[in-house]
Amino acid sequence: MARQKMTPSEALVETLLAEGVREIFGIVGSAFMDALDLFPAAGIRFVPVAHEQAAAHAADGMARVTGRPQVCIGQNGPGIANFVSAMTAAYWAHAPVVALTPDAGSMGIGLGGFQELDQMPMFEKSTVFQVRVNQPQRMAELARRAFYMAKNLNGPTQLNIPRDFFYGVCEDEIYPTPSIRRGAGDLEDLEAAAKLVLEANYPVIVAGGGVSQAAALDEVRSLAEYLTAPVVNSYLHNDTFPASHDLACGPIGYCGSKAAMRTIRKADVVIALGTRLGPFGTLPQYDIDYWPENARLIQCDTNIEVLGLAKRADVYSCGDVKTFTAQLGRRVKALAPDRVADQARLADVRQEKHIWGAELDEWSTSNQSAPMHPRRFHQEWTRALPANAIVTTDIGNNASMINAYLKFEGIRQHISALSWGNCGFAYGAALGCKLGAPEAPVIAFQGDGAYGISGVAEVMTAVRENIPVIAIVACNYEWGAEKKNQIDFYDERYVGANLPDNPDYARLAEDMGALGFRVDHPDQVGDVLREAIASGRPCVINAIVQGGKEVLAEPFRRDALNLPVRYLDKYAHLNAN
Ligand SMILES: Cc1ncc(C[n+]2csc(CCOP(=O)(O)OP(=O)(O)O)c2C)c(N)n1
Ligand SMILES: [Mg+2]
Repeated sequence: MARQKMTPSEALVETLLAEGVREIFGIVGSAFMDALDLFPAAGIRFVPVAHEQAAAHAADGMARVTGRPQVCIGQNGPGIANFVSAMTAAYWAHAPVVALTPDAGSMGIGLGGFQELDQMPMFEKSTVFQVRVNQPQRMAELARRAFYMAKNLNGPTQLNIPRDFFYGVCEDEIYPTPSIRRGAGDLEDLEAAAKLVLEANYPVIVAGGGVSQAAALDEVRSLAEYLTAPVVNSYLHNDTFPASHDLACGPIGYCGSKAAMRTIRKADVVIALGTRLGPFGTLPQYDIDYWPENARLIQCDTNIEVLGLAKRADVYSCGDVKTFTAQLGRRVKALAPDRVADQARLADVRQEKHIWGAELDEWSTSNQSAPMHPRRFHQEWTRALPANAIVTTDIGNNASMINAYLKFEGIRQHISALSWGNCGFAYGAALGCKLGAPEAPVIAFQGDGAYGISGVAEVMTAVRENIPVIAIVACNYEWGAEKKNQIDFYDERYVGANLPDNPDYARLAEDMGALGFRVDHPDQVGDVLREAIASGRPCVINAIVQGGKEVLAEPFRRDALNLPVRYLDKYAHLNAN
């Protein structure tokens, strides 16, 4: 579009269109009425939610399944403050969310007026770029910048707009911003990586979230096959290598695959692709201290700030994971053209998977008492997932347990709260995933506690907006993950950990206009999930599962908790004995 006269609202909306934005999540507010009024005529669907946190989670979920920047907007002050937690989740997920944050009027800023709060500091640590529109004439230019940075720095950005700056006149041209190609990184690094890989006796690939984001599955598969290198998924990224592949070992990290952890422990060279190897993804689990400290490490990531962040590597490459992996594969083949599949290693992987599979099976089927054993439930519902399902996962004991069961063949299917670890992620994210991938069944998995934080209210959104996501609520009548800490460290003194009065979430869902299912026997689980998916409607599956100390998985942060020590007499009885 050539340079022309527009209002700032028009300039903003046209820029959104140029960036491919067709949905915007938020709650209506006077601060952006003038732009909002244009959305329908522009072909932009405004998706009103129940709480702004879900708007930012939805934009995040949609960005993660489409690979394109997505947008949330809200009322200045309290509306925008509700974005903070979700923006931080998106930040650690490297998800391009553009938060439009209308602000108090430019002539009132600083006077402590209605709904006034400096909106920049609260996003300072959870955005890759923030800017204030300081002149209405600059609306298109600065909006473009917010998109450019979100796409190319892989993270959330903030465009802060004093509410009076939607009005007035500006002159600009409208055009989409480029996505800058990173290439394979430096050629010397590539060469060094190829040499290191060929010296390895037991190379193992860690496929991180970057493999999914860069759509690098084919390249990783072909490198793995040529090297006969087992592949482990990084923590909470079960969608970065096809689970059915002979070399797939499953995820490392909390409640993950013992086969993966036992396999990476054997590595003498680790090829880390698109992962920062964060501490929570490499901590010992199941008493397996699996990170191979003595292995040599190659780390490739498009985000320079994650290189060397948590682990010292021997070769770093700042490049596009897809191109790097393709080039590395080519180089390895050129240097060692006659390599054949290593049958012994294939057998080794098969054996590890067999042992772990049998152990997990036993955990999942040995206890048949009612209510359902959570592991049995997880085995059943994950088995019933269609191949193209997208699962958003929350934080909690059950949400972690499922890490061992969730298997995917393709990318952008496992959308999790990751290292922000906020309860209340899954449902909002699922709303965005469903709009981003309407043909895929989208399941939001969470515990009953987390569901109360956000899910319950957002069922209203799903019904009103006809977004057929399926919530699975693992209802154990407790904040299980935290209860587990009170079991292991505080002698089963439960403070704030029980949820004895949960309503029947299935009936509640029906009252809200969704379909509700109550499941308490493992034999029903698969059929109910299939029925929910076939209904094409928003559904809530309230799954009554066993809780308490017999079934809860190991605590996540055993590393960070101590047994209680009390000096004051009045608390002496609370000492650990
Ligand atoms: C917003 C937020 N509040 C609190 C916590 C601490 N926390 C971590 S797990 C958890 C319990 C989750 O309970 P529930 O959703 O019922 O799942 P369960 O552990 O019972 O499977 C809590 C409270 C958190 N991670 N995020
Ligand atoms: Mg619970």
